[in-house]
Amino acid sequence: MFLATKRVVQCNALCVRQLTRRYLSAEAAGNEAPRRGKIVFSGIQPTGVPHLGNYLGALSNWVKLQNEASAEDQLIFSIVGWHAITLPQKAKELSASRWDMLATLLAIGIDPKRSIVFHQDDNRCHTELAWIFNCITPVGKLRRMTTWKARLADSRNANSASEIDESMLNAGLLTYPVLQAADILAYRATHVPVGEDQVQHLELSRELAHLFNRTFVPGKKRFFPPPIADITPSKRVLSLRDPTSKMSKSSPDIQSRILLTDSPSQITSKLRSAVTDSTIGITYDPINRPGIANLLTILGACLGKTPSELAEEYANKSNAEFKSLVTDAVQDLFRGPRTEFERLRNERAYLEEVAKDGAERARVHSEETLRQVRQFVGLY
Ligand code: AQP
Repeated sequence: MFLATKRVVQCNALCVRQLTRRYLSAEAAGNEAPRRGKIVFSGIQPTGVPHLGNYLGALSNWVKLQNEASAEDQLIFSIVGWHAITLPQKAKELSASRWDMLATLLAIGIDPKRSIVFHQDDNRCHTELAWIFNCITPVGKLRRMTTWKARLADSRNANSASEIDESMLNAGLLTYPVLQAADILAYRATHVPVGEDQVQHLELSRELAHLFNRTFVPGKKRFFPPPIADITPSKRVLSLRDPTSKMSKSSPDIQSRILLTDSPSQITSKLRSAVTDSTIGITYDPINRPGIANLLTILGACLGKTPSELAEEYANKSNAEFKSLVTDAVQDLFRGPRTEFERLRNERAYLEEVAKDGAERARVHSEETLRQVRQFVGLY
């Protein structure tokens, strides 16, 4: 299986190189080559096993976009290690997470023959473009990012006096949205499937695309297209323990999230203890009943129905009966990916081949972007 895959992967890399060169040389000649397909880019941090929020809010959409893509669409998915190190990581754990994340992406259905899948840190174009963008990004804009404000709020709540000072927070936490813009624009991506928490960062990417075009591109041509955020209906899956905040990898309470690798009994226990309320019956009311609304969103995403439809269908169920329906649906959803993940994580040679080929194919696109960017800026 490994050798057969390797041959297909190599053939694919060659085809991508030929097609990309043809497309890019038209642009280099000054013709704005007609962009026929979408360029889809997205990333995920290797900071642990993805949870149900990552899956329903982003990853399942990656697979959907891949499976519905036309022949002209390009799909590029990255494991963004440089983002992960904005917070302290243990080297061995980060390294293991990088490979586990790749196994996870393949296990949920990302096909390396159809999509480019690679480690961000295998392609230095991202950091080079990020530096150029850093030099045109107003610091005030970064300080207004809600993610930065949340870090500041966290540090104010910290006990240690040294952490209260903003100057003690690392610069990467302030500037990573610029790196994110570079991740996307290095491929001149047009569509970015993400959860709702990323909308503000996407807006920055759009602004930087416009700013770069206005500042550096002769005739102010649209060299960088402003990328569009592609948000799923389950754009914000909430914590099972605190349905006023999002489900998150970094929450200290492991009962608050369902992991893609959780066993059926772990899924049962987490959903059984999910915080709801004492109202009788099932209704969809995100303001007054956020816990039940969250479970309706989850079940809706599993079954392809809207939360309101399901609320009508299960109006007379008790909370316990309803939780048991959600449990069955989530167990079914993760059964296949979990088995495939367990198989793939032991196929290290195959994973390395996929990552190497993915990085090579990614570089074909981004190196051409950077070649032109250097010319626009005067770095040649
Ligand atoms: N709760 C969520 N609901 C919907 N979408 C979500 N995403 C994350 N949490 C939810 C989406 O998952 C994609 C990858 O996220 P990431 O790994 O880059 O990390 P993150 O956005 O910082 O969220 P995490 O996984 O919960 O980590 P922490 O704890 O660090 O915040 C993104 O498209 C994101 O929108």
